Amino acid sequence: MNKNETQNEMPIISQEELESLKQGLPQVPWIDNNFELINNQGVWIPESFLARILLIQRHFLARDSDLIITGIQKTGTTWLKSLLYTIVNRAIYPINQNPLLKNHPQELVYNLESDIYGEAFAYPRPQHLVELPSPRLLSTHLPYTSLPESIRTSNCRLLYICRNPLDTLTSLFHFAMSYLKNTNSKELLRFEDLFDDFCAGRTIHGPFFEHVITYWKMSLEYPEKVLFLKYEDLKDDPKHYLKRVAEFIGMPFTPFEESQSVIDQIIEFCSFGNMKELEVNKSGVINKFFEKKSFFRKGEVGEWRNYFTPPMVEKITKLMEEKLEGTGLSFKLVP
Ligand code: PAP
Repeated sequence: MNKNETQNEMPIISQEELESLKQGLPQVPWIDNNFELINNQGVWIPESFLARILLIQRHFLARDSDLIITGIQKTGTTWLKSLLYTIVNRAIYPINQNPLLKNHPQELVYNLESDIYGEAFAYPRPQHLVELPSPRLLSTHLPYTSLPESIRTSNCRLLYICRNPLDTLTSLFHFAMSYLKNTNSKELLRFEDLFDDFCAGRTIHGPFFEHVITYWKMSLEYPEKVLFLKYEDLKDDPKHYLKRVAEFIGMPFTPFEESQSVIDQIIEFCSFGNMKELEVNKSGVINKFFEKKSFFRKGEVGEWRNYFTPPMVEKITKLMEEKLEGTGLSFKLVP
């Protein structure tokens, strides 16, 4: 345990301070007026996230042993949670006793801004973070520039996952629709409006490309600190990338494990088909409004083709080329 981890009470931010911080921040309606997004230090966030992000930035203390999954929404963090949890705990739980059989991945790998510093109370609160054994498996959707100082300067490791923007947006559309249905919102969402917002950078923790490119650059500069993964690569060659993950976290698969097909078993157990069919992932909600099953929808590469019109494809392809130029980063759009 980090010796500074002595916090006993839930930290708070006064309403007064919040109101004064919000004043002057750019604000736009999002998903058909169901949400207000505010722009805090160049990043779009729902208004309600400002307090929790400040709390994380001011109070979260990383341990050198923390393993933190990062990625903007809908890029595959649930999948990576299942994989990471299973890899880290493989010596403790045989596959047929894996706690993922009884818990949604989000209940085993806590998201800082929703599960811990959010308002849902179903999960450990910040003061419980100190009780979690090492290595703590955590996640966050925050862009690199919004991470608390202690994540950036400690030796904790970040596993970043990204996904091609077209499938990310398609996935977000369905997730937002499911949320709107569960909150009985009258106004439903039009794909073309979400598309326009996304292209203009207005998406939670967006702009999308800045989120991805910053972590990409950090992974090139500090490969021991940031592992950069792509959803499409994981689909194409899961064995190769599971080995990369295991090596990155300092728990490489042994020749004996390889001979026992441990990697293949983990891939199969965490596969979309298997996870979606587990009873625990079929009903119930997470953080009040999010149906557990909405985290396992299609799990495909290229589903965007059912939603994007040719002009939309042209616009986002051009944007992608502009943003990625010179970065060495590219996305696979179809299987
Ligand atoms: P989050 O941002 O709310 O945490 P996240 O898990 O990052 O969501 O992304 C969800 C996407 O990952 C969904 O994609 P889809 O809407 O296009 O279907 C979900 O189906 C997909 N997904 C979840 N688990 C897996 C898995 N085991 N294998 C492949 N894809 C998965």
